[in-house]
Amino acid sequence: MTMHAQTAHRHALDFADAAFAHDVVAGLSGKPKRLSPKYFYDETGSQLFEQITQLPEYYPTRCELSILQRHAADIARLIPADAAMIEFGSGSTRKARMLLEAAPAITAYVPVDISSEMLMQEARELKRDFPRLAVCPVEADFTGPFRLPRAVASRPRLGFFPGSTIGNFEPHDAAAFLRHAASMLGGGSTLIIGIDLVKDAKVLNAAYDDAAGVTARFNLNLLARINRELNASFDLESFSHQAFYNTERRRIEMHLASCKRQRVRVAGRSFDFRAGETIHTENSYKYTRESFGAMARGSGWTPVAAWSDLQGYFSVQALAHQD
Ligand code: AVJ
Repeated sequence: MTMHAQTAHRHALDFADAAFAHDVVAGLSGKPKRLSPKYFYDETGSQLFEQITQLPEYYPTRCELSILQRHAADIARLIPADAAMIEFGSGSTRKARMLLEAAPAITAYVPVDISSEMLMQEARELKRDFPRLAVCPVEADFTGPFRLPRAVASRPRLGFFPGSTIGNFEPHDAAAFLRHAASMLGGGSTLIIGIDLVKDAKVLNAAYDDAAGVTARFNLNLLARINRELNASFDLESFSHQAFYNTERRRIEMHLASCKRQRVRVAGRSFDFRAGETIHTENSYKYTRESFGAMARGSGWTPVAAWSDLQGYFSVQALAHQD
């Protein structure tokens, strides 16, 4: 492609597309090749993830919901009167609703998400269902700094980060996120966070490589999205889903493995694959109470309470931040 054609093509893309194209080209140029899991969630990907949460093998969502159900009143006891709950990367408000129902002390709710459509839709429904609650959505990337709405200024703050989303961060970035949350929420705040626990590798492997093949479709959808949005030529039949627990690093790794030697075109460039070469698409870190507690303490937080499901698969933790 000439410089000219490339420039013209660039102009046709909007900002988000350009960032996506840049990240994909950079990731596929790396050794090993990798792609960010944040790109899984286009419309199809979000639907597939919803299906994953209902699979018999995928325990995290069920476990976290059961913990919130059973211990909502215990969590509510930690929440000061007239508090503002700030949710990092809200998506669906299903889990927030469980806290809101149990804790009338929460009088303001601030969901922070980059996808404004879902954010605004959910905010409207929450206002309808909790008429006395101030709902103040913020459209932002929750991993960076964002401006908190005025309603929050005078209220004590409660952060909410469920779903073990923190498991997608490299340990260094997870610690950085906790420090960021501490500085956003300020002294005296509490953070309620969901983390997935280290457990039998068989249970972990099954959760990320389900018998119905939904996780495989979720993983492969990333290539379909790249084909569609970045004019790429991935043959989905010649890549296969891999997921396994890496015991030393305490993480599930997901990869897409090339079944043969091949060349793929993406956004005007070519990428060569060896037979068996993989694209690393996701890490999902698992913690013990101790390993998470140590990280939290090193990042400005003190663990004050932790709740688990009966099998001990998942943990919801309350952390406190002093000035
Ligand atoms: C949304 C990051 C919590 O790591 O379990 C599920 C994503 N990937 N199955 C997880 C996911 C494959 C999920 N998180």
